Amino acid sequence: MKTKVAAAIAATIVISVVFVALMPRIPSTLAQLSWTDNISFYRDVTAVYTDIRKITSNETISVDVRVYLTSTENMEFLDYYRLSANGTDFIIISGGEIPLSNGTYYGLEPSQTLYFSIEAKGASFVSEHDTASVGVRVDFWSAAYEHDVAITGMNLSKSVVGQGYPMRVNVTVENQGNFTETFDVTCFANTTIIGTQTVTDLAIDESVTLTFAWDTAGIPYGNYTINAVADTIPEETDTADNSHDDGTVLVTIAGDVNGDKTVNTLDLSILSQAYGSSRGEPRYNPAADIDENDLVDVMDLFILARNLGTAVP
Ligand SMILES: [Ca+2]
Ligand SMILES: [Ca+2]
Ligand SMILES: [Ca+2]
Repeated sequence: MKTKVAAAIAATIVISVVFVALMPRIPSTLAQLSWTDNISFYRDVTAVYTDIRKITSNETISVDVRVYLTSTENMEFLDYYRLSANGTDFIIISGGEIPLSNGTYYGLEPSQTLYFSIEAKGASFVSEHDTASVGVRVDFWSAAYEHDVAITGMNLSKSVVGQGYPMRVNVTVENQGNFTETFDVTCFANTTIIGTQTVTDLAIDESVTLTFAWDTAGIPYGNYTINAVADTIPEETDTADNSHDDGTVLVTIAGDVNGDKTVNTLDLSILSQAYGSSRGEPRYNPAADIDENDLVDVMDLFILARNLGTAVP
């Protein structure tokens, strides 16, 4: 498993053959593998270890492998350190500097095995049997896999809302990628945040509808564009569908059912036509359901009557 090229080297390497079974659909996260190489060395002697790690792909399509150095513990003892896979250098550290040349190995084919090797050399001031500990993280990334969440629909409970009363915004989000996702969705009225909700563990191809309640108490009269934004997932490239606008809402005096910024008998007439109806019924008018309890009833009439004859200044 381990081949020593240099003689008289005492080396302890955490040796394990790593077999990574890349499933056709990665269930929850990017496939990831970490290990630590503990290297003992003599000064000014180079050691090369080969085949200490193997990564075999049983994916049906090619997979990219990305390698990162994640720890540099005791690196001051090393003159240089090199991690290679099938002859491709991923990480080289030399001269006491730590320039991380994180690398990508493109296109690990099905059934192909990637062999990692380490070449290390002790610094001149090193004590014999000193040990360097190097952490390596390997990520597998296939072009066929992507993170992609999208806002696929929005629905406003009304387009005219009386100041001081609530309205609801339904936002439908879909996981269009290949990974289970957890992310935040924020709903805005212009640039004011209506609310933020976290979608947890949304499965592949699944949708969920979130309901945001907008309390318009203290919101100035005027038109507001309602939009929603789903946070961009790390590595997500299709970000255009992560935000969605859905029309405008007029915040007006409570009782101004038709949105002409005055409360008068015209509003009273419109409310009367919807009086007694509940949401879903043909006569139901969401603007007339001023208090947003899904009924047009005496409470809404009371609110309108209280403001009858007033206008937006
Ligand atoms: Ca997206
Ligand atoms: Ca009106
Ligand atoms: Ca009502």
